[in-house]
Amino acid sequence: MKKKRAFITGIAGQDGSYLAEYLLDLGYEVFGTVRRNSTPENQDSRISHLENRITTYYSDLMDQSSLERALEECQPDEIYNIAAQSHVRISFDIPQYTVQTNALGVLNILEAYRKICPNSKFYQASSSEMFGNSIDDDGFQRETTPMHPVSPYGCSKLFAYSIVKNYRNSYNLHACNGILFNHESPRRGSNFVTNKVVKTAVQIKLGMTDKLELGNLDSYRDWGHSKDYVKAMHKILNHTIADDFVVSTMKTHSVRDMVKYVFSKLNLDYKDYVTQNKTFMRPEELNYLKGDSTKVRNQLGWDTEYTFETMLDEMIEHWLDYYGKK
Ligand code: NAP
Ligand code: F7E
Repeated sequence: MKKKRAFITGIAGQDGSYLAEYLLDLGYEVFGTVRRNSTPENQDSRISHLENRITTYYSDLMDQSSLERALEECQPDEIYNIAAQSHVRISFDIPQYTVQTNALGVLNILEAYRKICPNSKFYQASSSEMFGNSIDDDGFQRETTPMHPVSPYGCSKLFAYSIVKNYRNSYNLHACNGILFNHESPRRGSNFVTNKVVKTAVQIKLGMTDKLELGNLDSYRDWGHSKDYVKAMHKILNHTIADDFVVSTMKTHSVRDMVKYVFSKLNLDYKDYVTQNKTFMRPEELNYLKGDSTKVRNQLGWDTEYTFETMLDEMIEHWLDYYGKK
């Protein structure tokens, strides 16, 4: 039987790499896009172990011709648009680049999809950052919660989310959104708060540094594990009806609680090492996220394997192992 083909933009990122592994295990042929980099070794650290099992194309969401060429050659059954400028604070530094990639880039790939392979299915990596500080009375955000983003990143993702729905309705395409809350792993970029905290706490434990500078410790996030969340992407895209789903753990923790947990696992008191630095604050902050993922759990049978604690434990083990080997 012919294998199903999946096409993943941003395959070398955190989610792209776990999704590629998951789909290969399910028997898919996996294709993906990487950007040109002057030092190729910088780019494939998350996918080098898959080198002989996946096919990659050089592409950029802002280069329509590269998307059309790749889709023409690949003729995928499933398209996962995972690529993005994904850092919220940095989106204030590079707002135009962020919007070009995350908003117009999505329009580019939707156009390529509509022209070249309209019978395939399309998944868009939407984000809880679209909600901004909007919260339902019971303290959750869900599919029906009004969206009021508070960052260039959130605004760009809200355009992408909306245009995916618009293309679904206008052109009868199987295009869907996963509204994913924060998800982490040892493969998370080390300038996102969880991996920054874990990496630096391990360095402190090993005597390599003696301080950790952070921004706002009082915001709350609903943190899950990327490995669990890529399974939701596959379920959402393969649902018989193209629809939009929140994916979350339904629990929330403050940044301070996360820092406390990581330091205490290493028998350290965070108060001895952590200071605040304005550089890491945002001009406007999203204060509180807690997602209600009842819909994806009930309709698609999705659930998590990791907890907040086992996810952080795995990240701590990763960095201890990394510096141990060095
Ligand atoms: P990530 O690790 O930053 O991966 C993003 C990937 O996109 C990278 O491979 C990056 O390439 C690529 N990329 C960036 N700009 C591009 C462009 N102009 N054209 C083509 N590729 C480009 O992010 P992630 O954590 O895996 O997140 C995956 C997706 O989910 C993103 O769309 C993100 O916005 C969204 N999301 C993430 C979370 C989360 O908590 N992780 C939550 C909700 C939504 P380089 O490696 O060359 O930079
Ligand atoms: O910040 C606070 C910061 O950068 C989390 C992306 O995957 O999830 C992610 O966006 C919180 C914020 O993630 C530092 O102010 C304190 O309140 O890890 P983060 P994020 O902004 O929530 C959403 C759902 C996405 O879609 C995004 O792609 O931590 N914080 N001190 C800090 N954050 C960082 N990065 N660095 C600090 O030093």
